[in-house]
Amino acid sequence: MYVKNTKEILDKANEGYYGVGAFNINNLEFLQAIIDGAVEKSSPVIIETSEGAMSYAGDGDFRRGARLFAEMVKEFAQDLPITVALHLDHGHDVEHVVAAVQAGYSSVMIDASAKPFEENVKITSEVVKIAHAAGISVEAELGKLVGIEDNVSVSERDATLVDPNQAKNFVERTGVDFLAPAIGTSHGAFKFKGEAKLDFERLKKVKEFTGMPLVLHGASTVLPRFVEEANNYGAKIKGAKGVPYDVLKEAVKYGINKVNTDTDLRVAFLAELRKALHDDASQIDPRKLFKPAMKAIKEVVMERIDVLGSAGQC
Ligand code: TD3
Ligand code: ZN
Repeated sequence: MYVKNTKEILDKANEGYYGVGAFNINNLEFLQAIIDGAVEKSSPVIIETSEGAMSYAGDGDFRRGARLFAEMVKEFAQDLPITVALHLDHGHDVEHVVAAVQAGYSSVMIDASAKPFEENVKITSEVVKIAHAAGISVEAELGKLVGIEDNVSVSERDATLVDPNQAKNFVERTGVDFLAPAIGTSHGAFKFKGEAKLDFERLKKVKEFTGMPLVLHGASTVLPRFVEEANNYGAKIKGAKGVPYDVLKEAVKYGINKVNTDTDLRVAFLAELRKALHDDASQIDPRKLFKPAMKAIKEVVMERIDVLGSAGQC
């Protein structure tokens, strides 16, 4: 079932103290594999597309891309026994938000976290008006997505990570539905130089002060087995490190309900694709080569559903 509003999924997760995976797609193959995994686990799932994904799918026209994604996701979701939402990830301007709203997305993110606080409040409030008028929900971000280094001072942390008091003020003034607090993660395959550490004290305070569904960006685990496999078949990925499963579990325990994952799917897909290209060098049907790569995505999705505790919550 396609949910009109992502709030249906995340309010339930907030009440039930579990996390729901939000997985990025750029194409049909990733969508099918993610949905396959979620169905097998009877788990709700959030599909998300970045602005770049919308332009990519629309061959340069992000509005067309948004419509294509919405049609594709709705078509796949309609007869399924699980709830599926479609979300705009890191929307940076009103144009992309409106494109997603008009296409029929279930929620949007407005990311004005790089702007001064008052500007973030202003643009987020504007997006909340537009999205709520259409009956869909809004995610916003506070703080900067950067890894915590051991030698970083408290004042430096204060300057980059979320300020819990500001979070309360932000939520009250904007009417936003979900909040992504920066607590020490970053996007991509190289999140930590040393130990994977997140600022859980900050997270606990944000949860206590807002009570709302919270979002963890940059949450990929960067599974060593897929990094190694990719490297064995010609990739050159060195020093990759993500958020381990036990750290993710802790994040969920302290109030994270939406767990954004892109890098893990990319790495798994490409590792298996490299292997398939090597092992089946006479193959000229791309679909046959994509199959094992899609299976790897499905495997990643199912593992994460178990870690986040959303299995059976469809
Ligand atoms: O918003 N996203 C997905 C897009 C990031 C670019 O890969 C996330 O927060 C997930 O980040 P990641 O890199 O940990 O999968
Ligand atoms: Zn993100």
